[in-house]
Amino acid sequence: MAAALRALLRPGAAAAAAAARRRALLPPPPRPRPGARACSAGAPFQYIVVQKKGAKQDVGLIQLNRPQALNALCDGLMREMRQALDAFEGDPQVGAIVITGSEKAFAAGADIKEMQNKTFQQCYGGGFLADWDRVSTVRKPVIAAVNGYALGGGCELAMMCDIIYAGEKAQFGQPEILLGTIPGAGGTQRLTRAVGKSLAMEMVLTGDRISAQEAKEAGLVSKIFPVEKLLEAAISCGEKIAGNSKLVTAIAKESVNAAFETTLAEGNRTEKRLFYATFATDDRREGMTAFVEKRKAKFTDS
Ligand code: CO8
Repeated sequence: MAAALRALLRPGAAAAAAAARRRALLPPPPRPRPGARACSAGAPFQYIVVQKKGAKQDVGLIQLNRPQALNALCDGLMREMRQALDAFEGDPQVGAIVITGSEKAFAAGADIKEMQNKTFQQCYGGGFLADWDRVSTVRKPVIAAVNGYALGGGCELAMMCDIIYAGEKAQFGQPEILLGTIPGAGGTQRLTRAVGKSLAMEMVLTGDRISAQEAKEAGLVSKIFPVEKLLEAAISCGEKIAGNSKLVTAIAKESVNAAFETTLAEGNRTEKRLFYATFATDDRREGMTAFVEKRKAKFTDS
């Protein structure tokens, strides 16, 4: 396990983690916000299980582990998620990240019991659920492996990821309307971009869920697998991604994401600049040279 990750799990490894981050090609993770609780030394995470997977240990796995609440996304869980993402982002060995839950639930939403008595002042003034933003700012590719319920914030968490793989019994929904509220972590925005206005409106306004098959037909998920094969498939996709240049992969992710944030003309300009930028990398030269020499490219992430 890389130093950055070990630092979260045992004392005295902070210096090694900093060194590992310096060695990493991607920029270091953001500094912890003041007041943010670090994971206690030696103690594992409380709400998630964090491992490295794949033959080369190059896929970071974050498994939500709050089964009694169907992986409801309480503040503590999302804080741990941010810490784990920071660690994987700073770990040069890791080239892709998989987020998954249990067979019954990817996540049944934000924690309703935690939200029940919140006031507007506490939400707005306290930056309620601010840790969620980290999922969509990670530069390494993130794959959601969704079995069971992905509801409310759970569906939003999946949609913050770059690729969604679903188990054949997965169910996606934005049922916030039934609780007298609306999605708050991108549900009205990402769902609409993914499945179009009519289906997004129907889901958000009725709270009805869609099946894995419907989600695939609508373009929300890219592939469906038998329940027990899902995680293996997601890790295997992560390994495939991690086997490419990590530097160029981050550039490719940035370019695809531009499609959601700008006009077509501006997006194409961004893509062209990033494409040219790959010509400043060793990996672009190596990739093309390897093709010409009929051998497998040896990327150095530089
Ligand atoms: N929050 C807290 N606890 C939950 C949640 C949740 N979202 N979902 C389930 N649980 C708990 C239940 O309360 C129950 O606990 P207990 O045993 O103590 O009573 C346990 O998990 C098991 O749940 P059920 O008994 O209800 O299990 P069922 O199999 O009967 O039903 C369902 C499963 C259909 C998933 C059902 O639990 C359900 O409808 N859950 C709520 C789904 C929902 O409404 N999600 C949206 C929440 S709101 C939201 O996500 C807003 C996101 C805003 C993000 C903003 C970021 C800035």
